[in-house]
Amino acid sequence: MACITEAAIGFPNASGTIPPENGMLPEILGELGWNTYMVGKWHLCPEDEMNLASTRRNWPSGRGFERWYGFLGAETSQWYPDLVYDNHLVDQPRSPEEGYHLTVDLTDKAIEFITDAKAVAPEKPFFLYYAPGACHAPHHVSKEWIEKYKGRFDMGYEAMREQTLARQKELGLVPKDTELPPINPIGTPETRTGPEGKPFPPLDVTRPWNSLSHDEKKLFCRMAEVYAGFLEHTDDQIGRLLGFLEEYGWRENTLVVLVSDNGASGEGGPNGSVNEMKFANGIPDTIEANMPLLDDLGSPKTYNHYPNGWAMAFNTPFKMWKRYEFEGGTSDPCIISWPAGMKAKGEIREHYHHAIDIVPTVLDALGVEAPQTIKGHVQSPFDGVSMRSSLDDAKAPTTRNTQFYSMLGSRAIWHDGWKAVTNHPTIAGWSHFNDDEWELYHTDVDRSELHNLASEQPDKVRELVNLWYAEAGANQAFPLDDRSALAIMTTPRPVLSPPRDRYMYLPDTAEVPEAQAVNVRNRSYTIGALVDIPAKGAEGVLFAHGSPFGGHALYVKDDRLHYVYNFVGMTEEKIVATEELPTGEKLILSASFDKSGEDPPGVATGLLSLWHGDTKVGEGQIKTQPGKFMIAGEGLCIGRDSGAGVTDDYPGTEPWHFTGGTIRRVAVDVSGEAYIDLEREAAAMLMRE
Ligand SMILES: [Ca+2]
Repeated sequence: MACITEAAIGFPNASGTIPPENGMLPEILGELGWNTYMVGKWHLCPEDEMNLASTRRNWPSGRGFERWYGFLGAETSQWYPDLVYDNHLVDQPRSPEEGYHLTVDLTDKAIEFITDAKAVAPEKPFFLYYAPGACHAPHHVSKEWIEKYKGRFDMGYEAMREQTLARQKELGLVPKDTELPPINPIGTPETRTGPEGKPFPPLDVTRPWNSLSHDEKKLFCRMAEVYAGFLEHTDDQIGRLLGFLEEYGWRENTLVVLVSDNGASGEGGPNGSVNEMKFANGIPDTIEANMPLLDDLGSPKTYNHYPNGWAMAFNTPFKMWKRYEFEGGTSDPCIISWPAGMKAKGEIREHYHHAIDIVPTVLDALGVEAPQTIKGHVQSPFDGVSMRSSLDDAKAPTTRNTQFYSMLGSRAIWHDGWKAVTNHPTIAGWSHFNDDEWELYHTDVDRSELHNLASEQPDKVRELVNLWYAEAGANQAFPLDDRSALAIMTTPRPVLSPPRDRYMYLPDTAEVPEAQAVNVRNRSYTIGALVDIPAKGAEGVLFAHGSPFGGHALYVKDDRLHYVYNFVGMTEEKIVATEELPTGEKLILSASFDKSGEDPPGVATGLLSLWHGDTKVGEGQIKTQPGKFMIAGEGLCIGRDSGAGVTDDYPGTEPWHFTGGTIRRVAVDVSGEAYIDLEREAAAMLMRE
């Protein structure tokens, strides 16, 4: 778990799997009589295990949770989530028009799980892991929440940072002399290049507020308003859950730990995004493309993320953001409440702790000894330490002395109030880690990592860097990996079944996740449906894969075969048959893409043809995406388009079932040469490192 599971590289440090010797809290507590529930984001099993043919040993149900409801991947749409209930995929209970929102659904389920057991055994304790998709992107919430923040960010992100810091000082959250770091603390493409002239990542830059155009300021402010509304909506749902416990008298003796898993995210790049799949496909967002969607931000029409300037402001007073080992990437608030077990209320603690300290703290609070073995697996020792002593005593000495960090090429080590951190840009492909510059900060007094003391205290730097290597070795941090997002995402990974030339899919089955579905990227392909159409009037989806943010679909409308390729949500390339649909048994309706070139590299261009049997009934030039249709969810389906539709051109209503005929099967043929080229390309990327 050196990185997210989708970026697994096969080495033991980054296999996408938490090994069984590292038992999880539900595995410990479940054996001792707690009911164990999980709702929301998992993202703790390898991508090849996020499907219905895979083992569930690394699903929540395989790791000690008796009941769970949520999603397996990194993120999901709040409007059309990729829902799993216990061990299988399920459709959402309502549509967004009917008031659906994932955070509400997850909270409903958490309450349902607790209530179901309390009805039988009211004295039995429970452990709930509540991990909403919020406030991870996409930032989705209904307009009434967004409107509450209208105009609240008009001052811009730099000015907001100053206001936030002033409030933090008033609250006593940071030392009074804390100052703000520069908005681009480790460089920009103009000021810095890497080894062999490699560019500084253009996405990891904050644009000064006063350099933005009027339209840009308007768009960026709206993105922040959407995020703020999304966050408050989450807070409201957490409040609903706690209120439920309160009402029935279960809140008093419930220990609640609230923590975020990283700093604010810089994945929106300098301009923010209305569709994050652009980032995954290496396509920058532009103000011209994004402005028309201003009023739709936060709705099902966008898959949005704010620009870096807000990530920086929301991380005040820290440098950088998620992915980085500066405090902006790693430092999060942790709020602990336990009315029956703690005297302290509304107090602040200055102790340095890490997320790994939460499990030992909970066990300590419960008076539970961690088991030596779980399901026969001898357990590894805990790296975390209990924070219990500091809960009621602000002056208790800290129980943590050292913590090392490593992520996507960025590295740091904290030790007794000092921190050494590299300024290596993440996923930049710079490599040459031995040449990294280490900066030195006395973070006990310099929380914003502003005063680099490396040149004044070279011995301290050496001590900490040596400690980093010792900790990194002990924690299996090697090999390091800082390759680009596109290189990581196009790397071949394990699949349950080896890639084939021909894939056969049947109707009315669960959607097939993209990682396990036929890969049509940068190659020729044919999609053929074998159907019976007894009479005129058949319509609906034959084949669909993706969402409004990228995907393709073969469908029937107005008695004609249609194919649409939605290129990263930017362009709908639609081909319509010139002839009416035939009727009869075992008809073959197909679309074939003949790749003729690439422009730019990775984006295949060529002719898409529609066929009734052997008769060509339409054609048009299209281009296809170099990267995935979706970061998570919205898999391949037959006879409908689950989740959100690839196009709004479908006839009928969600999920746009095929009606008026019977689909016997759909085959996708990818026997062309392009796939081999893609494999070679990915292998070459790996070999360069
Ligand atoms: Ca879909």
